[in-house]
Amino acid sequence: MRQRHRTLRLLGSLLLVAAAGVSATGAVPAGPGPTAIPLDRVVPAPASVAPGGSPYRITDGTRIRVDDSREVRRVGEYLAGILRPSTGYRLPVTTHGGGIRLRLAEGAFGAEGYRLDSDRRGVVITAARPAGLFHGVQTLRQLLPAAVEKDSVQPGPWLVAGGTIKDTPRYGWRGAMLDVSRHFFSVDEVKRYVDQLALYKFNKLHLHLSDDQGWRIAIDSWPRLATYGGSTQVGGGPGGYYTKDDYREIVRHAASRHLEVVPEIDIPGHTNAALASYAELNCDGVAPPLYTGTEVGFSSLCVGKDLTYDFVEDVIRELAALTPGRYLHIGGDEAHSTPHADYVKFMDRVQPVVAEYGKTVIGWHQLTGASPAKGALAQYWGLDGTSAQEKEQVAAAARAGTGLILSPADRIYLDMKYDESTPLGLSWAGYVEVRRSYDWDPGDYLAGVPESAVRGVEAPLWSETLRTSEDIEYMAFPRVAGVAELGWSPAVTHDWDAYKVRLAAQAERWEALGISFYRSPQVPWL
Ligand code: TNX
Repeated sequence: MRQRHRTLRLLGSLLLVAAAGVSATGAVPAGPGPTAIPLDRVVPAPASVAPGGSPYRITDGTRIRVDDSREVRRVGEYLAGILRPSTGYRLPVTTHGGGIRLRLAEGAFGAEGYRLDSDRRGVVITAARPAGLFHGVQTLRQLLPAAVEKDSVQPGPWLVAGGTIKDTPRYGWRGAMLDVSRHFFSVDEVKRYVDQLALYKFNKLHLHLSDDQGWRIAIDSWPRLATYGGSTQVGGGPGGYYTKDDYREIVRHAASRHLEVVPEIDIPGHTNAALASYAELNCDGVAPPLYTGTEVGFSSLCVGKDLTYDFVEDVIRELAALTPGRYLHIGGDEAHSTPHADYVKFMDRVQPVVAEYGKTVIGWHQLTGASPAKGALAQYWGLDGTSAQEKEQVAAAARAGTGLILSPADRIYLDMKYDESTPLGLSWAGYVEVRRSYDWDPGDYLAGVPESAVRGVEAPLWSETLRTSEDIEYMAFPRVAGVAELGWSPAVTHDWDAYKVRLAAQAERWEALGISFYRSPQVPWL
């Protein structure tokens, strides 16, 4: 079955190449000439691809036609923003004329799906929602030569292969997490990562906003959290924090790329920065010093103090007010210095507060050792070696209705080293080469979990060893593209040998975008 799928796709590609070479658009030179990128080169693999017909050529006369709707126009402007610098064309975004058309219509596209039709006359992307148009635009981007990503005028030609793509995601949760606590990342650095995630159709940006080493979000009712608790980071550097306006800017930018921001305040453990900022939060009333190391599991909020819950409520209230998204992540991992009974008590008291402020609880999977609230999601970060008992605890919660986000550490922790020579990252979950991070199925990953409980996948990037955008990119690329594919593409398209070829073709695009990446020996780079 898989073999047949591949053969058909190969045949399609050959036909396409032939079609592009002899196409009668006039503008395309005859003979061997330029060829269009095959429709099936896209990452993540689309649900269905039917190549055929002549390619469309973007020219100086091309318009980007949009519906008369603010949101559709915004997607059109975003596309124009990508195409104008490299093509040098005007590409007006208008409600008439043609060339590239973005339109909303009823149809079986789902909330994020789209259909892309391309022929000699133009490219039409159709979707039920603006998010679908946006994802369709990402597909269109990948069908154009990598040089389209550059910010100076390039020669072209700008051909889009003929045919039809019908596409809709496998999972509604396709997340990436960035730890801005261990090392702080500026608003611009976060926005840069968001732009990279958008290219692969991610739809959630989870920000790990607090940990032992730093509190990164301004909370008006507890100002020292940020001004003092955010004043350092791993290794003792200056740290930093987001003002509320900074944070709103991240949320706004992510929304413009159709990513929902999921804020995390990690409690009751991982709280040294908060405990250092306010002595009264400590059971003994004594503030510990700020922490710049990389140990985990030594701090805990004081579960027996009422003030702890005033604090937690204030933080949740202010964070919820900054969050248009549905979710609020309360961490809950590695609370090794919180006795289990206290942990359960704490979670029982805190989860309703999240609901009170209109948000849905997410916790790391240790939350399943307490009583997850109705509708809560648990984020699984175990590994092959996690005990059967712990896996069963998660599976039982899933059977009882807790949704799961899968982030297996020995698969998609992007901070794990690729191999023993990787200069950055950690290796507590082992080395994770590109194939290992791609080659698993979220649908049957955890035994005893009903498929409907799996909401999707998320790739965490912990930053104990990462300081710059270049560091982020080196650890994320190429693995993050595989996570995107696990979250988006139908299981039937999953095939390492085909994937690695599509992945290799992305490198040119990363180079054009200035993205640093790891040249894994497992991938046949061109
Ligand atoms: C485990 S994963 C942690 C983090 C570390 C990470 C490093 C999780 C919920 N906790 O505190 O940063 O490992 O890989």
